[in-house]
Amino acid sequence: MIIGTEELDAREQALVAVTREAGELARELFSKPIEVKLKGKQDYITEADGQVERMIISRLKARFPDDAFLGEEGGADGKSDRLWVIDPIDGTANFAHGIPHFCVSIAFMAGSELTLGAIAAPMYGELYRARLGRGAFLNDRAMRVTDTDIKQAVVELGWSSRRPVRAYTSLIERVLATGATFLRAGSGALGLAYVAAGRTHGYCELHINSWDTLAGLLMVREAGGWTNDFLGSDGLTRGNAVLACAPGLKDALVAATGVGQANEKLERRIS
Ligand code: LIP
Repeated sequence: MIIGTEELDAREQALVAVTREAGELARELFSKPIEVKLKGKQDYITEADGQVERMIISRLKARFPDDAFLGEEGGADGKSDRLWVIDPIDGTANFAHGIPHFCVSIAFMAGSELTLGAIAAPMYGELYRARLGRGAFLNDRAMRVTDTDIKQAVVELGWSSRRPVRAYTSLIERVLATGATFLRAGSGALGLAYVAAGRTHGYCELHINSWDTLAGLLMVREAGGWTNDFLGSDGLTRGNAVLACAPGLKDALVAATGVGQANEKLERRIS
């Protein structure tokens, strides 16, 4: 790892404090009337997204002025192999419609290694966190994925207008054909955290962005789950398909979703 333990300890501490504070700001803004715009088909942005992102970056920059940032709203900022990847409000469509299923998601990469992740779901009083090699926690209790038979599995299938409707409806058909059931709740970050917490058994989306996924992906891996190589083929800046699940469901869900088939590279690196 290109970063020392003490340096990572300082960033982990800052990450948890800033994520919690950002969650509180998002909760406060959720209770106020807010301006909502569309930046694409069913792709919402509110003034809260920008406000929360600016707060997060200013806090982290004050502690780590030489680090780089990649935010959903502000884009890339700075050049460094110490990179923060930020989604100020994941589940913005829910937030915009008064649905409390949204979160703040922040990940940290040291070089090409995903090393830290935190997610705050303020309306549920939940703080998720993970560190490479140190496990994943929900409100400081260790998280473990739940394995099950595919016929009893609950798989969340994320959707956005970035992929054709037909691709999504046939994904649903293929997953239902395995005997599993599906849901869509509108926040990819929380969807991945729920897999890590063992509440659901898998999360798949045909295209999603790195700021939505990185913190959750680290949590699933640290909670004993399997994920595809999301960062492969420039997933950091272009996004990618994502599949994360309990290890016993990997073969069935890789076959049904078509995500992760060319995944040998990642597995070698993990094992
Ligand atoms: C959302 C993701 C969700 C995806 C939406 C959108 P946002 O992120 O969490 O999984 O289906 O299209 O990308 O825009 O709320 O940060």
